[in-house]
Amino acid sequence: MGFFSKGRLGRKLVGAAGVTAIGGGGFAYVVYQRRLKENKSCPAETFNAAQNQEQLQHAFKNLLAKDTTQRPDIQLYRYTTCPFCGTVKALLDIYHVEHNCVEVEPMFKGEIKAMSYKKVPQLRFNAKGSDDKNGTMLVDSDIIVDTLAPLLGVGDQLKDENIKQWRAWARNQLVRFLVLDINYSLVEAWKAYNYIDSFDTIPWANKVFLKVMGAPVMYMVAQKFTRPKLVRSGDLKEGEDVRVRLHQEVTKYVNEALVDPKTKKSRTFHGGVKPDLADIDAYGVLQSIRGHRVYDEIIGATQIKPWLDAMDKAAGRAPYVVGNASS
Ligand SMILES: N[C@@H](CCC(=O)N[C@@H](CS)C(=O)NCC(=O)O)C(=O)O
Repeated sequence: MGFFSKGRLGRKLVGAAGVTAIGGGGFAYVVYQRRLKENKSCPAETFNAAQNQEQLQHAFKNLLAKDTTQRPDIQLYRYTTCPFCGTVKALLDIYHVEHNCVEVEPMFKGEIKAMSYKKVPQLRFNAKGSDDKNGTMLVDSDIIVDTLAPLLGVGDQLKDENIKQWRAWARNQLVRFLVLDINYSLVEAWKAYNYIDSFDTIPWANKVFLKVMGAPVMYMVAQKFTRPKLVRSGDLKEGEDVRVRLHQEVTKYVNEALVDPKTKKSRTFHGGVKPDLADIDAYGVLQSIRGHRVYDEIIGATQIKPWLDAMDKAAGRAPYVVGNASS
């Protein structure tokens, strides 16, 4: 018999712990619902339409201007661990579009406080050298990729059915399996917030608050919303191991997307010798967990590493070293 089952004090402590857990869970649920409502209050399309379109078109026109002084200053507001932000970052990196990243603190989101749109990614375009806060914005990763792709010369890929299918896979199934694996248990959900410790811009009190509040919320979201979604879509059967299923999904990319359908030979990228938007979305989503246990386990359990290395190279990054979170 354990310590807590002994005597009155033990029973009281167990009772108190139970009430705290239920209360904590309830609180997390209320916080989550409030946040959902706030996040829905301004749709991306409405926010984008309210921007200064003339300024935005000017920035687009000069995105890759030969005279680099004419190019806009670009800032990507993101969470490092947001898979949708990862797709935008990957697109900018692969096409060598210069930009800075602004890490948004995920609890209070102070960096985007002034914005009526409450999610990340958000892309800000400033005239070169002008004040940070005066730029025009473009938000939502789908919209950002759809808008920038034609400017980068790959607009035709937006209509390619096979590319569309893999992009949808990356943004739905792959994202959901990653969320479930990262938030496998309450302890794992807590550990997923360790990345925040490396950002000096975020006060320590926020870091603590984030772990205490954010981890239970993310665990609850994963179990109550993400898991049932995967079960409903038939991607996860009751009782199946989430980790095994995640690795199977990644293997599906290796065996199907990275094989030429005509010659049946494996190819470096889905796009052939160059990454296409399918590669960019899949890679971008996976970068949200770079350095995490889940990333290393995917590399250990599948044949994805050569593609990851090739994508790193195309994105201008050094190849990832397993077990070295900072690589
Ligand atoms: N459809 C949006 C989804 C973006 C999204 O859901 N971002 C999450 C982070 S992964 C977010 O900002 N959630 C709001 C929050 O953290 O309050 C996109 O593709 O950009």
